[in-house]
Amino acid sequence: MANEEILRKLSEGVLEGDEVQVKEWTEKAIAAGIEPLEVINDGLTKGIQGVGALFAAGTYFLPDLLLGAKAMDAGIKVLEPLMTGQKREFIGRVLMGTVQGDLHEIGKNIVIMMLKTAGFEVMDLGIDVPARKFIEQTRDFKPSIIGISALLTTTVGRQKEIIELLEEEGLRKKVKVMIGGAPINQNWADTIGADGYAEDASVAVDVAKRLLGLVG
Ligand code: B12
Repeated sequence: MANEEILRKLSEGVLEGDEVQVKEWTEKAIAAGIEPLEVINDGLTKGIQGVGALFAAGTYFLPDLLLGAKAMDAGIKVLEPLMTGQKREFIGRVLMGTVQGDLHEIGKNIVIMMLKTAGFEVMDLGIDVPARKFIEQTRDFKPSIIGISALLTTTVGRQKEIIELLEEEGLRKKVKVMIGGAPINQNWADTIGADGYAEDASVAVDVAKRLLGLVG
């Protein structure tokens, strides 16, 4: 079967919220030699974007979003060990989390997976993380970069709040701040004084390396 067909099956599986189909087709994609990143970008993510579009159009409801997310996760679970398997020297330390009031984690988790694959040590604070928690862990974990995810227009303001709190606590100069999430753009990053923004996980790795001066 052609790779495009496999990727289409994957995206359909996520769209239909079918965990079993997604797990099976992810395994088939790997067996067919498709790169994990291609499976994510051209298969799974296309599916979940379709779910989002149907939700926005009023065709899908909250349970459909949840099913789509679970199906996507079933595919990610197959890919994760393949992507983060190799142990090596860490090239930098990143603290990641989704802001308070926001339960979206799929994108954040993909970014974490890609950062780990690139050799970063990552602490995941999870979802719905209060600004204070980012501050506490900046003190304890001593990351070089903080990554903040937000997927809702109602929660993006929390990214600004975290940066302000870092300033107040005298920590801002010690860390670089990288932000992301579907509603985020470079303009917002500039407005709130973030050091970096990335529209997807691959770019996030490039941005993280650039922030640490590892690439030009
Ligand atoms: C799955 C999903 C859910 C799931 C999340 C499950 C989970 N475990 O994560 C559930 C069901 C929980 C959910 C709930 C809700 N959701 Co929702 N959800 C989605 C959906 C369909 C997909 C999100 C996703 O995973 N995308 C795939 C990943 C790969 O993309 P991504 O998240 O953008 O991440 C990439 C980049 O943004 C970037 N990135 C992400 N984070 C970071 C961080 C850093 C540091 C960097 C550098 C980069 C980066 O890299 C990632 C990988 O490439 C989106 C639609 C969409 N198109 O985004 C709606 C969407 C985000 N949800 C929406 C809404 C409205 C809701 C609810 C309010 C619905 C409701 N009525 O209750 C609730 C809110 C719950 C809450 N408090 O958070 C709206 C938001 C509208 C808005 N403008 O704010 C959207 C856009 C749907 C829509 N079209 O209306 N949702």
